[in-house]
Amino acid sequence: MGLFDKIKQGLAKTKNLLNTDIRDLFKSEGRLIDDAFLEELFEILIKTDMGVTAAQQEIEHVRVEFRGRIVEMKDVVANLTKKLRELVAQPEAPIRFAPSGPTVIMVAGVNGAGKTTTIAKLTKMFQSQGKKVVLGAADTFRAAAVEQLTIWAGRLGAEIVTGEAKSDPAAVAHRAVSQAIETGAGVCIVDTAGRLQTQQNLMKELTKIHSVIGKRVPGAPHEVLLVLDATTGQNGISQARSFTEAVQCTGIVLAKIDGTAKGGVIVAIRQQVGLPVKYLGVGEKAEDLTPFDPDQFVEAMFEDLIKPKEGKGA
Ligand SMILES: Nc1nc2c(ncn2[C@@H]2O[C@H](COP(=O)(O)OP(=O)(O)OP(=O)(O)O)[C@@H](O)[C@H]2O)c(=O)[nH]1
Ligand SMILES: [Mg+2]
Repeated sequence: MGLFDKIKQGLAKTKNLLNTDIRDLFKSEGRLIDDAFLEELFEILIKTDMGVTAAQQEIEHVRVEFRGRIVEMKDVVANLTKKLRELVAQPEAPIRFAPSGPTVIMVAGVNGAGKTTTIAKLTKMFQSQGKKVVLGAADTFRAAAVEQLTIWAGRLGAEIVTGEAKSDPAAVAHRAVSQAIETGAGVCIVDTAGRLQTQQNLMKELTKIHSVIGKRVPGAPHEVLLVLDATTGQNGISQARSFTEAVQCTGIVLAKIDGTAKGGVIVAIRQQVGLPVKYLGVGEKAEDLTPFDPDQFVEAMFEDLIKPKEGKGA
């Protein structure tokens, strides 16, 4: 499956709702762009969870160009997609690899966001690039968490470093990085326990893991990926602020985008969080990860309206 197919797979629910609703706004001869139309369009956009600010900017863009005229759907869609591209644009954000020695990636987020699964997906991706991966199971809080990562490691053929139950997660992270250095691994990925951004002691623990890694390898961790659960919509925005304060996140992985019709949350995140969206999680399997590409995202969101299905007309 190609990358664009994966983005489409992830956004299918959002696209189906959005495209059906927008199509319903138009008759074959077009529609008068008046306040009533703009209000209806606003309501539809808001349903995707893109946020009020972004939806207002989209509507404004349509108003300025078309107000008072009868316009065909394809022209409105072209206008919407143009603005949306601007709203989600971001500089390219590839993984920042270490100039030498292992690249250390720390993964953080609230409980159940999709961290461990994302690590499995990243492992598969790095392995496909010919890199050896060492995993650090620094979620020592739950025995099942270590077991889950161990199963993934076995399945993917990655090395894993674990610790005693309830032992210091920073110590496990330290040993994982050391093992990556000793065995010449290209990448070391450190899993952490889920925590709420309001749990001060646990946020401090995260800061400690970060600093222990940095003492072992100057400049590490090279990436701190914050995993957000797309199905919880805009909650992710406050999580991003708190986690970034504790561990200077370098990018976001938006997991479970396939499980929601609120894929527009990517727009809200891009608008309100000063971090690039690096990857989207589009399913539960190890291959269900795709780099986030803003243009492909916009195209996937409006796919049915840009390329109408046979027989349905434009
Ligand atoms: N549909 C879908 N499910 C996902 C995705 N990513 C993770 N999941 C599922 O979400 C659930 C939680 O995923 P985990 O990876 O265990 O989440 P976690 O953040 O490590 O959880 P804790 O360690 O308990 O904090 C699992 O059932 C995963 O299979 C995704 O991109 N799409
Ligand atoms: Mg986990």
